[in-house]
Amino acid sequence: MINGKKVALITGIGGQDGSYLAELLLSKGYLVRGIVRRASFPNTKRIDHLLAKYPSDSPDSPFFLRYADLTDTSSIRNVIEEINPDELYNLAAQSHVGISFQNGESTFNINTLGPLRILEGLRQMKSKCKFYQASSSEMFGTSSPPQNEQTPFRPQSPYGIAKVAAFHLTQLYRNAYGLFASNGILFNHESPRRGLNFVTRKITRELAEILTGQRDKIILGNLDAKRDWGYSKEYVEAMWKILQQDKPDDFVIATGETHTVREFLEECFSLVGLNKDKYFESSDHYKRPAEVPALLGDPTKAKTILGWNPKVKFKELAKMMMAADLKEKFEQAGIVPVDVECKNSDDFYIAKAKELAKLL
Ligand code: NAP
Ligand code: F7E
Repeated sequence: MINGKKVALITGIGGQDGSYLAELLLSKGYLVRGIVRRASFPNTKRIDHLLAKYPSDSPDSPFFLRYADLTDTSSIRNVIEEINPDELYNLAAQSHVGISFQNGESTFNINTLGPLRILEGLRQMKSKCKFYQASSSEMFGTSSPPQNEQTPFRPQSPYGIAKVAAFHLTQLYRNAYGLFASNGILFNHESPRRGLNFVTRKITRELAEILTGQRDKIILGNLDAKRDWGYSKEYVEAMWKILQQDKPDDFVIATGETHTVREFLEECFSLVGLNKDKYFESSDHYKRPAEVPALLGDPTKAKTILGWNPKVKFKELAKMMMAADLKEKFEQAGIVPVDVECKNSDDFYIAKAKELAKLL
């Protein structure tokens, strides 16, 4: 605590979830600190607005960043010692399942040894800090839906296996050493800030590029996989709620609805009024050596204990993401002026897309 304010440390603050969580905690009066790793090109695009708003990194500043890397034990330890957080959210990860088949070793180093380094640091420092681990529905793998906290883990990727190990380490440090260490088992969650090579964002961004004449086709892998897709901004609220409980515990966070990748693709094409068959191709290049066929979360425990209820479901999510990519691409192409306030609504960009689709 500093001047009566809680201090939160977020790893992966430059990622999709990290950026929304930073905004949420700042709105609740927290002092927010984040770690970013060194990159050869800026990796803070999602939090540049916060860096601009809070330029100072004095000890009582609302927001600042430190360089550290989850693969570098002393960098992590130094930051935890300097910041002395009340809550630590471990969101940093190599988060792409497909790429984990190519980069298995670094995925384990970041996704398993990373949280172990943090947990061991907290234990050695005898810290009272509450720890949140970003666990994943990918851990359920081939277990049949619906999946809840009792469902066995049958992971199907180096990513999933690394997350299972980190999940158990989090439980171990809770049970063996009394750390306040909790897992959020989050199902897929998306937003306009989603990384460009996850399937939902790939579809919305590339479809916007087709409409602006920058692309001919969208090339995808397995369309039959089913996912339970929610909205990242709502899911970070669940993370915060998990650390506000009296005792550490593990929670499934999901919408309780599932859809295929094909349905997401069709929903986006239908929103902008284009025929998908003309603009879509399938390629084995994007198929994985092993697949998680169907995810459908049962968030009953989170609803009951945390009072967490997701509002944004499949159609609203697809529309929000589609409109955000249309806005960006239309502005870049000069099709609409930048930030026309009175026209700045999802419906405006979807209607404009429909006009352009008629000309293709
Ligand atoms: P994301 O956008 O890929 O963000 C991951 C963040 O981790 C990035 O800021 C990345 O930095 C950082 N990072 C990667 N390796 C690092 C390292 N060695 N040291 C320090 N930072 C490192 O992921 P997300 O969607 O926000 O997901 C957040 C967390 O939730 C991840 O742990 C993910 O595995 C987990 N999760 C996500 C979902 C989902 O559907 N989004 C579902 C379940 C669980 P760079 O920008 O420098 O790469
Ligand atoms: O794939 C299929 C792909 O990469 C979803 C991460 O946030 O959620 C995410 O992992 C589905 C898979 O997400 C393409 O095979 C088809 O079946 O968007 P994704 P994911 O693998 O479910 C979990 C919960 C996490 O924890 C992860 O961090 O879509 N798919 N064609 C494709 N996927 C991609 N990326 N690209 C394609 O072209």
